[in-house]
Amino acid sequence: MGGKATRKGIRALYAEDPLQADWDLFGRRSDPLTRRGFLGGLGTMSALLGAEVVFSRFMPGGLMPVALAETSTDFIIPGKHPGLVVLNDRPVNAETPAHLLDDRVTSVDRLFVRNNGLPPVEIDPAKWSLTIDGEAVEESVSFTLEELKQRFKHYSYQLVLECGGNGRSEFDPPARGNQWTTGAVGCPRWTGVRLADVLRAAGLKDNAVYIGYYGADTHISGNPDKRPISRGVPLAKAMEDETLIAWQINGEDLPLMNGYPLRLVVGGWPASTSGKWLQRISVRDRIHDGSKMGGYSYRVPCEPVVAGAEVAEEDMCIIESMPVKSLLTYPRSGVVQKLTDPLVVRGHAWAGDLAVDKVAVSIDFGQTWQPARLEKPVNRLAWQHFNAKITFPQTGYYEIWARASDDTGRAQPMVVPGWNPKGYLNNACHRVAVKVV
Ligand SMILES: Nc1nc2c(c(=O)[nH]1)N[C@H]1C(S)=C(S)[C@@H](COP(=O)(O)O)O[C@H]1N2
Ligand SMILES: [Mo]
Repeated sequence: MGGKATRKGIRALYAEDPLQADWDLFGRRSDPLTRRGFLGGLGTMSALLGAEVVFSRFMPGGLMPVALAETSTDFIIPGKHPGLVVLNDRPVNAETPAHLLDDRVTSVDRLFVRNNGLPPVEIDPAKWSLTIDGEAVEESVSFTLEELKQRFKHYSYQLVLECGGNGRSEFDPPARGNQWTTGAVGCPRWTGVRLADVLRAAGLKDNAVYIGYYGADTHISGNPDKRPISRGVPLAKAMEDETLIAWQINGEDLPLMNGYPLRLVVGGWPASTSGKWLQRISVRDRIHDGSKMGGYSYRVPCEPVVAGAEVAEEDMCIIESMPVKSLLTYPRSGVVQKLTDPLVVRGHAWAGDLAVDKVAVSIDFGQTWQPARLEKPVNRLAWQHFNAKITFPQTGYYEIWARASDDTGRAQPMVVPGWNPKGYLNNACHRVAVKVV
């Protein structure tokens, strides 16, 4: 199966090329997944199995629990599609192959997982609460999950969630971190309350400029004083109608790995701003200074730099709205197509805070472009479906390329754009291989 081959391919890369390896938060190489060994901690293992490992004290180090090992794919996250490609098991990171993102609304089991630390293990939703505090609120307030649901109006929006590092694997020189290809993106329908309504209930002071979130996950080092991540957005983005505190995806509870029981969803911005396992939001009188707000995390050089350049921290700027991008979700790369049959290709396009204005496809390496039919988004910040009917002039190997433009006229680059130290914001055109016979 293609999925399995990909998985093996990734493993082989990890084994042979240290630059392709994943790295932990301290910049140390962490070992990849192997069939033999489960390298995550007990907490991760239990979370994945959905149950405590009763005799864990007798488990040989590095043993893969048979529930996880006894599958045709090497590693499956419970509740997730077996086709997801696991890039790292500690912390858990898994991406979705493009052809599995074909649906207009991404299903729960196909939504990627990106963890910076270890998810909380025991969650009692009856005891969960959300606190709003910070220098710039009138008064700190806490709401239980139930109060939040009772007190504020519910809204549902389809919102794009895309990791800032999606596409990182293509940067050269390589950037450390999860080697995402194209699959750290999805667009499910989220349900929750507006962050703006909750912040207004707490009362905003005049000095409010930014919000920062705090989640219940813990640092991979086990150090309780360290947070895996605590990011945020400027107040204006926080107050947008579509910025939600959500408890549902497509009408179901959030899966544990995607932030159960409560998370932020900030559509169009790097998904690192969409805090999972949400317990606290601070309204700040300055740019939030939580974990992964500074240094090289989720920041890119303010001015373009040559590939491989050393960039001083003070020359790095926080990523805000994500750039225009598209993904071909049908056909799956590598298909064989009959010359006599027209091929209807399709996919989705999105553009951060903006709308997508047009999508074009090419079968001749960008020499000529054919406009695709592009749908309007179901709501602001949702991705937009496109399709195009293609006929091939003769048998042979083709690449279908898709290129989207946003409503300010900016288009996706053909090649990997602006190199940056951590490999963010690769919005190069997606390519799919077709053999016509
Ligand atoms: N509490 C918490 N929130 C978090 C993270 C995390 O590790 N911990 N990861 C962030 C990053 S970098 C991304 S890309 C998204 C991924 O969301 P998902 O795992 O639901 O796809 O969650 C964001 N929110
Ligand atoms: Mo991310």
